[in-house]
Amino acid sequence: MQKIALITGVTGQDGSYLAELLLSKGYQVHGIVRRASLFNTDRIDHLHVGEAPNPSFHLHYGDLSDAGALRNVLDDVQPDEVYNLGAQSHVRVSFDQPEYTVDVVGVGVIRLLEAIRSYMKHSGKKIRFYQAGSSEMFGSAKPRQHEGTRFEPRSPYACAKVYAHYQVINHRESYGLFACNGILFNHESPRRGETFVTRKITRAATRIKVGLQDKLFLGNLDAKRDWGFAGDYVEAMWRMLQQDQPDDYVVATGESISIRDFLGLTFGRLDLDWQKHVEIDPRYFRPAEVDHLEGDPGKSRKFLGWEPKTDIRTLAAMMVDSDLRLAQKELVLRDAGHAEAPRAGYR
Ligand code: NDP
Ligand code: GDR
Repeated sequence: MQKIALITGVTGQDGSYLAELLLSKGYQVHGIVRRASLFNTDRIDHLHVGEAPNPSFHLHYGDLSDAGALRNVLDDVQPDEVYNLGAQSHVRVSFDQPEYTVDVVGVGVIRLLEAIRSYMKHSGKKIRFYQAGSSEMFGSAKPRQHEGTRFEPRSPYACAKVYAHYQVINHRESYGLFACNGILFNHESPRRGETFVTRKITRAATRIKVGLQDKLFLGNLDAKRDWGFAGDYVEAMWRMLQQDQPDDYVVATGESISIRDFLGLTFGRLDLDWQKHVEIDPRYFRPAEVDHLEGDPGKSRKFLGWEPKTDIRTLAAMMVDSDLRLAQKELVLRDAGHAEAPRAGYR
């Protein structure tokens, strides 16, 4: 029997890699897309449009703020596995939009869990559930953080993820739902949103290299993060739902570097000196900062047999090389007299 998966946040970085992974394993994959005034499916268009759309890939309109729509999609899709990746996922933005962030990231999870509970009760079918938890939940807790480390969240986003984490455990313990929290440390890729710091840096460095811009404005360069490759991390999500028992797992590389070091790696690959191009803009500082996240992936390694395959140097090179191709295309367009694509992400 072909397994059926439902992914919220399918249009995001992780959603696109997870959809590809599940399709490669023979799943029928359904994704929830929210309505937008512009196209928001760039990362998954290769799966559902063009000459050879994948017949096992389907999209549905829905939103984590709309309980009725979630319940209806469950009825239509009848999934075996649900992966909840949808979120207002930008930490800095969560300070500007705290109530909205908590509604989608926190309350959205209880809407989805209750929709699943109602669906299982009426259909008699069992669903396995994955929740995209975050290392941000650890906040100011000292590294290396592991599954037993106390949460000390430092943003509305992180507080909402902590709330969601415990709602998932509560559904597991109260109703016997097969539900797992993945506590994932930062993971990046050429598909990373352009307002997150790694991609912001690789986009700017490569555009500086080809002469399309000269300056890059950043906030705190001293924060340290444990950065892995998103393509590796979606494999861990899937493995969690294939175990005999549901549990919670940290997914990380176990190594961390600062933003400053990441600048050195990326600009260095392009033979550029980042100090000549980077300026500090206090707009990018956060009301409360998370200084140092470095995860202990021991439990994932032991019980999921999961290992990160991509180290930070390889990841930085992958992102720089991909963005250099993009910058070169933009240069050709500009030289051909076409307007230069605007590169002014607000955050
Ligand atoms: P992205 O920001 O790239 O994608 C977020 C996805 O959520 C998008 O598809 C977005 O849709 C969708 N979304 C936003 N608001 C809603 C809503 N109200 N209802 C339904 N869907 C919504 O995030 P990532 O792919 O990087 O992350 C995936 C998940 O993992 C998120 O929950 C994030 O918080 C969490 N996480 C991410 C980590 C990382 O380092 N990447 C680390 C730890 C956790 P649209 O495309 O229309 O904006
Ligand atoms: P993070 O990622 O907050 O860890 O959340 P982000 O890339 O936004 O910030 C990482 C660190 O870089 C510092 N920084 C800047 N950040 C941004 N975005 N823009 C800047 O100009 C800038 N300058 C310095 C930040 O202060 C911070 O210390 C990501 C998201 O994917 C979350 O959804 C996820 O849960 C966590 O990773 C784990």
